[in-house]
Amino acid sequence: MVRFIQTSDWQIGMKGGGLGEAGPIVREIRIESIHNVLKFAQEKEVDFVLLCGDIFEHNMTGQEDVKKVVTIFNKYPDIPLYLLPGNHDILGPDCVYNRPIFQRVNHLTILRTSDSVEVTGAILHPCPLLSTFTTQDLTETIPVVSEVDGIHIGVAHGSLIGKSPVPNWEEIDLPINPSCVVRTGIDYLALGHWHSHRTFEDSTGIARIAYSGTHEQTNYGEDNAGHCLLVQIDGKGDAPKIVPIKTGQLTWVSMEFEMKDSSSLIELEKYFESIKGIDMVRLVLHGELPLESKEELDNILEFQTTLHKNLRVKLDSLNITVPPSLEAPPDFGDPTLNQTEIHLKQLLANEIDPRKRRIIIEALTHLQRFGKGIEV
Ligand SMILES: [Mn+2]
Repeated sequence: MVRFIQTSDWQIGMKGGGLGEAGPIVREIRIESIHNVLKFAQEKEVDFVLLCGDIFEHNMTGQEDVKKVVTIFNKYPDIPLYLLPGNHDILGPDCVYNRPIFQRVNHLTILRTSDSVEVTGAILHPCPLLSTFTTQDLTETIPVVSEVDGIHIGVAHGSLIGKSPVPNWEEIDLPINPSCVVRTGIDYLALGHWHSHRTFEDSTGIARIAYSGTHEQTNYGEDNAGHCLLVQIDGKGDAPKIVPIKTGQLTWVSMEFEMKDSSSLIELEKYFESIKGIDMVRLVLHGELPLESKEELDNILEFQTTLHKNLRVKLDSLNITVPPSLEAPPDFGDPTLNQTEIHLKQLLANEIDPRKRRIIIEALTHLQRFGKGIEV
């Protein structure tokens, strides 16, 4: 029997670009969450941990980040670690794992060649990636093992051909042929590269191929991310038992919201109430909102930024409507302000470029605040 943890795509050193002020928080949490993987491995007394690539964001990752990861490795000295580099931390002269610090981590083995490696309970068949432009099936170096004793585990980093959620992407990106399991007779193929946890069943309904996905979600748009896998195979040919274990700490939500009129703001507040515990929020607003409600929308969104680690709001497809009765503007008690508002509203009524409309709307919002005596 063999029991191990499968993990991948830690992407340590990731900038978290596009996450704004949350970038540094996300970077730190990615490092912290490694503990969730290795602590679980220790508790379950697994035979080893299999790291399936992209542990670092790139081979030039800062030494401070490298030291943080090695520090964590050293807290779990009894767990053998087998690490196959991916495309981000690709093998070669500049490979991050060539740095001297890794040579002294006794319980860490970097899988650099396709030579099989005997480990506690199983035989590993690594499929090292040597070029990010490879078009050949990465698993073709795995030998036929159907007649060879022991539990055989393939380890690779790439895209399972024909199974990608992104159409046509799998044709070009580090191809892995799912039929390699049948061809070679391996018991299990452990994969990295995709950030979502996925398992793939063969024609008999047994899942022998799985991505753990990243241990901590990296961005909006990833589903089923933030896990490692506990994999148990009782004997050669037996169906692997694959259990996803939650390791991610951050919660993410990506949501589209349709605005109809000013009453939609009440709905929006209700929606925010329902997601108040979520760390990372991306919201796309569609539909229409009258100009006089824009300020209230801004207030709601500003307050929400204080409740979440990250709030990204896309307003590009929200149409701010101007009331047709331009002839009766609110009286600011100042003819210049009144004239300016009429002028801006006329500009807006004639403008179709969404970017320019947004600028005019911003100007109008500021004007209205100023006119009402609110400091801007
Ligand atoms: Mn990758």
